[in-house]
Amino acid sequence: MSERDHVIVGTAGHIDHGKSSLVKALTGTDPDTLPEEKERGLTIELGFVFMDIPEYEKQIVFIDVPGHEKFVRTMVAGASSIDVVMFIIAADEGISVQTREHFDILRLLGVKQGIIALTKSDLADAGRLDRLEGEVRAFVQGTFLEGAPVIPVSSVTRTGLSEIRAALMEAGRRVGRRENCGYFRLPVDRVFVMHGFGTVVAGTVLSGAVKTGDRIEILPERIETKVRGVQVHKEKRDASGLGKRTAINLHDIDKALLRRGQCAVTPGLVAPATRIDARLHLLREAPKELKTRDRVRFHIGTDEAIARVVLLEKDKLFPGESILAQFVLESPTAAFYKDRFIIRTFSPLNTIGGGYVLDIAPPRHKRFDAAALAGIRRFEGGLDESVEQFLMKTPDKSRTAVEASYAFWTGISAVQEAIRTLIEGGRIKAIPAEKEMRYVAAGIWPGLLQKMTDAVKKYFASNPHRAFMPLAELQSSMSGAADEPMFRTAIEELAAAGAIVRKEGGLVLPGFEARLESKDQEIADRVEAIFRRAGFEPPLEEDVVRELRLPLNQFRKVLGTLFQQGKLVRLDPKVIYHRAYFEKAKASVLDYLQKKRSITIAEAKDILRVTRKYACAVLEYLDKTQVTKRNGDVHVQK
Ligand SMILES: Nc1nc2c(ncn2[C@@H]2O[C@H](COP(=O)(O)OP(=O)(O)OP(=O)(O)O)[C@@H](O)[C@H]2O)c(=O)[nH]1
Ligand SMILES: [Mg+2]
Repeated sequence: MSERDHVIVGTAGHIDHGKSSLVKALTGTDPDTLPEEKERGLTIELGFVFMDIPEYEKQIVFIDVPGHEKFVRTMVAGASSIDVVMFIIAADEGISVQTREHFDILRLLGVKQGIIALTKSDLADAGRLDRLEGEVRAFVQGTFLEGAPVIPVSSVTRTGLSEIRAALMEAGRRVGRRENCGYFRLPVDRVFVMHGFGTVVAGTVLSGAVKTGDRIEILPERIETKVRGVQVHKEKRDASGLGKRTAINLHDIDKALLRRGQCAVTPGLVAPATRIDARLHLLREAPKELKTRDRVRFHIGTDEAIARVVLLEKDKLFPGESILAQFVLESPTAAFYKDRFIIRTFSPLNTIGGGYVLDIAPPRHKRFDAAALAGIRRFEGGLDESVEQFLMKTPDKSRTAVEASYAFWTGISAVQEAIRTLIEGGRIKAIPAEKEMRYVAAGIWPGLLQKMTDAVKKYFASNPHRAFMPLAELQSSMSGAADEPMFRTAIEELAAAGAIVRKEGGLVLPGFEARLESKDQEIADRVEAIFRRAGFEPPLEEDVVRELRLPLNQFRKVLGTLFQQGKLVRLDPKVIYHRAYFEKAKASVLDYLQKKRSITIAEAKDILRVTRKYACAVLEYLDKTQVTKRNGDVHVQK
């Protein structure tokens, strides 16, 4: 049966206007279940009631909210995920304080469908009902409720109930499908322990799906746990999905760790937010202006946090105005891109504005900073622009399509589409990496290449005797301006463009030759000459040092340069050959191998006319450099 889509219908309206009574009259079930609610005759907690209409293709679920001014936070949590509002105005009292406040909240939350019930119609005559209908129509003019049915109803006499039912069904049909990125998300609006079922969190599935055995994460605390069971409409299910009121039984978790306001999500995809960049609108009806650094209550999803609002474009925000702002939260919360939020003041407790989330992980901004503002504005644009800005935000890091899809809580295929457009437009750049393609903003690239070229030039300017710059040295001199894949791609591009030349072990500038200071160069020439003269039986290092009467560090420096330049070759710790003689030795060995297929140390000794020490060193070095390989006592060509 209940594989039907849910239509979540929220009540809203002033205290005592008959919200709960109407839900009860429609469904036969009282949404108020707490003894205290029954006793005081008012709603304190959210009430959840399913309405079964066999002939209807959807399943209506009511979320009944309290009207009391002290419980507006509960109302906001309840209203945060509704599809349709059943907006309640008592015929005898008419539009009242929380009628207005709840209506502001519904508009700020972006609710799109609704019906208007003029309750307690038994207490008003036809003239009064007519006048009220006119007032109500004027009240909702220009809003999502303009044109909504206005239906007089009485929970006492039951007149109008069937019209309400029909109107709800009709509104439910007009509800569009929620956007679905595929990742699971359920803002928790209830926590309870169910006999024989364990600890349960419940809410509306805003995206993705959940099934028994899934791992989920509870934000903002980042508690990871497992789904033991799923219930929809009080029935045990294997799974539940998009738009459904769902209860999830969690494995091995203390109820004390759970609360309304948390969010159950697929693990590891998003971090809780402590700063949020947003578009903020101050209601025209707000009693006074909002100043930067003011403390407000920030309601998002089913959660509430205290936040300071940093107005980024002005010092004061006046009623009716909108602005880019950063909320600095006093406790972390689960926030998602484009989520709606509400702000309220402390005393008096007033709903004064709201808006939508643009960045859940922004840096601290300087106020009035044009570049920062332009960046945030890009998040208000389409997905293309947002993805571009996502990459621009971290110029020193390449990001993947998957990361962008988490950041915008948007399906991967839409992100990939945006990426294609951006690549075609030359606005972003693909960086090949091992596992998957990565991306950077195109704008940062020329600067990075320049920075790298400059670093190489600077290196050789201060180290002219070095034959090459090791890659690791270049990478560390970039001081984090590029991650590994960016660095590798940049090197390849610079080499392809001829700006640098790759060399074993590092890179050089084109046409570059290691230079030693003339004093060192003179010594280098003498060292080289000694090894050249010595031929196949060169001296030990210490003999050369002694012969030239050199300080050891100076000798080491020139020797290092001679190795880097390739003029000398170290065969083993004790044997250094001049390049020319090493090449001759290698040619002789290869020549011998041509004829005899293999060579022993004794044979090498003979052809090179050297002692065993040198023959060994030559053959082992040829093995090490993969020219030959050892096969028992003989060496053969590789
Ligand atoms: N005469 C009459 N009284 C009604 C009707 N509906 C509700 N009432 C009465 O109005 C009072 C408030 O009704 P509730 O349904 O609790 O009002 P509510 O809007 O849920 O109140 P809160 O949840 O506290 O905001 C109760 O005493 C009801 O008996 C109606 O259609 N006619
Ligand atoms: Mg009630």
